[in-house]
Order: sequence, then structure tokens, then C-alpha cells
Amino acid sequence: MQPLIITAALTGAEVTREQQPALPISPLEIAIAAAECARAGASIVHLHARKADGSPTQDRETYRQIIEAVRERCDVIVQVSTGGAVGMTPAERLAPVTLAPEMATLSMGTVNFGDDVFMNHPADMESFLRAMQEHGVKPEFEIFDTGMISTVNRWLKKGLLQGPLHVDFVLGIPGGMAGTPQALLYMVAQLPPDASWTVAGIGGAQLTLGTLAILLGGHVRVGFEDNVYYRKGELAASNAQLVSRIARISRELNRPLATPCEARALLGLRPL
Ligand code: KMH
Ligand code: ZN
Repeated sequence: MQPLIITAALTGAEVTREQQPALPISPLEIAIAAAECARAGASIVHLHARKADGSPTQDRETYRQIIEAVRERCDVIVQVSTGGAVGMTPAERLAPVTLAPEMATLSMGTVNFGDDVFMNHPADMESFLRAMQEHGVKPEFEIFDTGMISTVNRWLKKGLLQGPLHVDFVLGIPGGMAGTPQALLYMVAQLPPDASWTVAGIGGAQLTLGTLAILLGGHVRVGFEDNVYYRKGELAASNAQLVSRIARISRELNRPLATPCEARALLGLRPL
């Protein structure tokens, strides 16, 4: 089995300080959290930017500051969000890709998202892909439901993409596919054999599906974007605490952790 790539999804667009007092918001806070997670075993950080008042933004300059501050502290792989927040325009969402980060997420379809609708028109998704290809950014395909993996497979068939591809199964969003082992197993079975995958279980599914992914040879995403609790009724102290736990479980199961350098090689990224 490959060494385990842990992604730390540090901030997200929806979680508030009221829900999680340790949520990193400013570029400096996000960079400090990234470095703590890297020390705890993460090899990718998934980044969202916030304004000073805590509201989500896709502002290019804010992402630039975050990436610069992360780079001053550690060599973790930087992955920006192009999901942003519900209701943002495609142009807004694409802004951080023009910084040519190593990776960016690409959501592969429209999904109900709690009480909202997370819109991803096929034409916009293709334009996101082209922008990533132009800027040399590796996409991580965000899969919230079954039709979305069919779309990635269709793109492969049409030659829009060159493999090997890397996907993230985001399971347990209210409106998307359930955060259950059955759902994860079904999704993994739809992938081409050379693809790599990670799982972002929402809420309590972060721990259960992360542990299952370690056993199945997948990779794991943890962090406040997807889950603010350490266990039921107990908030996590930091993003790094969640990374440390999954790192510990992986070592117990005899699966070593990928360093950022090893993760770059596994994902076909250039060395830093
Ligand atoms: N905030 C969600 C609506 C991504 O980062 O690519 C979308 C999201 C996905 O967070
Ligand atoms: Zn995100």
C-alpha cells in the first residue's frame, strides 16, 4: 500500500468561531495551523480564505498571503478551494487558481447542501478544468454523489483529462451521498484502476471513513471544514489534534505516512 496522504481542511467556508473557537481565519492563523498539521503528519492543506469579519472570500490577494505564510513555515502541498461558498460566482471561485498553486479542488456537480444548493454547471466545471490546466494546477475532483464520478469518467473518455486522476469523496453532506462504509465502497468501485482517492467524511464520519480508507489503501482528509468535534459532544482542540489522531491510527495499522515530498511523487506533482 502507498503511504497515507493526510489532507488537513483547516477552515472551510461555513464553520464559524461560534461553532469552533479554534477555527483559523486570518492568513497568519491559517498558516500557523497548516504548520502544526504538517508537524502532526499532514502532507496537503486544503485552504479557504476568510475576510477579517470571518465571512468567506475567494479574494486572490488573501489567498496569496495565506500561501506565502504557509510557505514560510513548511513544505506541505497547498491546495486551494474553487468551491468557495454557496452563491459565489464561477469567476469569483476561480480567482485563486491564477496564483498557480500546486493543487485546487474541482467540484463535479450540483448538489443540495443543507438548506442551500451548491451550483456547478457543466460548462463552468469544464472552464475550471481548462483554467487549472492552463496554470499547471492539479485538480482534486470533489465527489458529493454518484453521478459526479460518472462525469469524471466521461471526461476521461472524452480525453479532457489525462490520468492518473485524484478524487476526494465528500460523504455525509445533507443532500449528498451518505457518510457510510457502503457509500464509500460503492464510490471506490467506480474509479479507474490507476486513480488515487481520499475521503472527507462529514461530522462523525470523519473518523469512521478515515479509518476505513486507511485499511482500503485510500487517503484521508480531516479538519474543521468537515468536522469540528473530537468525539460526540467534545470539540476538537485544533486541526492538528484531528490530524494526529488519524496519523496515530495509520501507524497502528502499519501504514506509514507520506511526507509532502512523497505525496508529491504519488500525485505526480513536481518537487517543491
Ligand atoms: N463550501 C462548499 C460549498 C471545495 O472546497 O472545493 C464547497 C467546498 C468545496 O468547500
Ligand atoms: Zn473546501
